[in-house]
Amino acid sequence: MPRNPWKEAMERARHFLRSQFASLPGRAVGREMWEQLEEVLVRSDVGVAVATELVERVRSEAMRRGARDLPQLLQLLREEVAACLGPAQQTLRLPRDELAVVMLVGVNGSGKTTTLAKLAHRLQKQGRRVLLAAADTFRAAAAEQLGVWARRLGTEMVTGMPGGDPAAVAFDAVAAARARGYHCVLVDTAGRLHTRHNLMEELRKIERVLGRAQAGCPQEVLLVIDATTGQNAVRQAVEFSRAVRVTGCCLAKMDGTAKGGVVLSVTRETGLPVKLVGIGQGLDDLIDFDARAFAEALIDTHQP
Ligand SMILES: Nc1nc2c(ncn2[C@@H]2O[C@H](COP(=O)(O)OP(=O)(O)OP(=O)(O)O)[C@@H](O)[C@H]2O)c(=O)[nH]1
Ligand SMILES: [Mg+2]
Repeated sequence: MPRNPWKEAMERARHFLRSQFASLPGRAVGREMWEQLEEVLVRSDVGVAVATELVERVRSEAMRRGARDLPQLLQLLREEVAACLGPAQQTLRLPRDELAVVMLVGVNGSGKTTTLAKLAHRLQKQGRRVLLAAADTFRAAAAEQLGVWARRLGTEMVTGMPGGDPAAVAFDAVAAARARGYHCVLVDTAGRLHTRHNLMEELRKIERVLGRAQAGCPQEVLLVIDATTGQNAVRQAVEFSRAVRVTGCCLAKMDGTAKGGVVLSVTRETGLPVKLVGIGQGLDDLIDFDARAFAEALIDTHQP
């Protein structure tokens, strides 16, 4: 059977929800059932507002279609989750006729550098020449880590002095890419708490300087969110979007989370699209977001 990356990656989240569904009153579709379903969704990090909305939709569809038992309700829930996430399903838009620049931002340890390497690998497979920019000058080990990826990917990296200005590294990388005929620059940034004002200002500066290096850059600013984070992910998305023009999210570590609901809260509460999903530590473990595949992998419709 061909490998279904969604089914594999969402195994933990699916099992968590399945065990939660087992506590629902199996055949008695009624008020108690709806309340409990809402609680289950909230426990899965869906967020109260979105959970209420989802249950309301499932409920009216259930009435309309005369759904009677739990498997039928779960099928409706699947459909509603997919519909709810439909608008959030978008892909990266990188130009082919000019230098494409992607900047990766996010809190400490969310998966930025790993996602950058995976993205570089994907772009290389499309025949693009990709230059890496180590604009994480905060930790000496950060450039080393990116350097290891650059060697594995067989490409170059532009770096600066430890503690140097990350915006200068970003600027140099764009200049180097143009001079050396690269198609893309991927800019790695230091992890930062979204609550630290000066660090968020630094990010804003990197973005501004990239625009000065070449008009219209960066075309994509990806917010990398650790899918195991829970409700704090929404706060992060809001704060990073205030500082820079976030064009979409990458939900990293989807394979590690038992609570897939975070996707719904982030997209519904911030309006940000999900452009990529990380499903492991390997170079090929990066997939495009697919609302339907996600819903099907998350919700097991069999009687728990
Ligand atoms: N299972 C799994 N692990 C991941 C995924 N993405 C990243 N990781 C792991 O998460 C850890 C942190 O990843 P990094 O890429 O270093 O995170 P970062 O955001 O660059 O971290 P800082 O630069 O310190 O802020 C590493 O151990 C990665 O291997 C993923 O999709 N799945
Ligand atoms: Mg990093």
